[in-house]
Amino acid sequence: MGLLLYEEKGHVGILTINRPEALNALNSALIDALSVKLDEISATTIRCLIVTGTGEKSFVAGADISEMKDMNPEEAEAFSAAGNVAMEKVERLHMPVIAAVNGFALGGGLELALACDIRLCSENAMFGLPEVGLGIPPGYGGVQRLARIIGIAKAKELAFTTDRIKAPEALALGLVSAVYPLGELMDAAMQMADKIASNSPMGVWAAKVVANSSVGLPLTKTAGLEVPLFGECFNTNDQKQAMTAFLEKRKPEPFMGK
Ligand code: DAK
Repeated sequence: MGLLLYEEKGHVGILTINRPEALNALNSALIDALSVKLDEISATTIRCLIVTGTGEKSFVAGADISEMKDMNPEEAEAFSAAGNVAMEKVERLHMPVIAAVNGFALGGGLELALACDIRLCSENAMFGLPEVGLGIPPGYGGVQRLARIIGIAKAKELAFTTDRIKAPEALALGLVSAVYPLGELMDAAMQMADKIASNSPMGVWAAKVVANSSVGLPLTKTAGLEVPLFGECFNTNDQKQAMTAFLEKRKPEPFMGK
């Protein structure tokens, strides 16, 4: 079995980090494989991607500590650069990405979940940034992305203390959108993914681009970001037939992404 598993169900892709012997910790082979796989996924026509981890205990327990331990500064930089590239690829995929967090999401694992668009988790999920307890800072954009989602004070607190939070607190903080019993998590993620996939791909893509390009910037800088994307949608049959269907008081035809 490879370090990554991938399957497609209808318009939805499911990418599983598969290194259960190390609680799916990210070593450089896994990060390289992830980067290649994300390029392949970006060339597909799937409309939503779910990212999860193998097993019932861990989403991703962070970057691989046994591999990092003896790295020299140059190797550490290369490891960190490769990881950052992979996280950015996740964030920039043209389709929404749902993290189905099925256990530990620590360090680089939390950072991977944060690079996804939406997070759902199981009741046994646990989130944290243990890096400063290992002599390093969170490095895959974790503090920056976490601060944008839960606020800078709480993000700093979690990064500085290394405290772990459980699913209910993650829900209260808005870090995850919903919590499910472990056995129901993938069905719930699939249900949400199918719902997203049933909408117009161009509309969903445009909404993702606007959200990602505007976050953290003042409205004075981003007002009107939607204008060209909005215009582009009017080149699609999806827009024409969906608006016609509304006016004819019927359901739209399935969206074709054209
Ligand atoms: N790395 C390597 N192996 C890991 C691992 C990890 N992060 N997490 C778990 N494992 C391995 C354990 O060593 C153990 O292996 P064996 O002993 O069986 O060979 C196996 O997985 C099962 O783990 P445990 O026996 O420890 O299982 P427990 O249920 O007792 O504990 C745990 C689960 C998740 C609480 C515990 O394993 C744990 O604390 N793991 C480490 C979590 C952690 O500290 N993660 C953060 C890693 S640091 C940067 C970029 C990225 C990063 C930093 C900078 N730059 C760009 C600057 C990211 C850093 C990190 O993610």
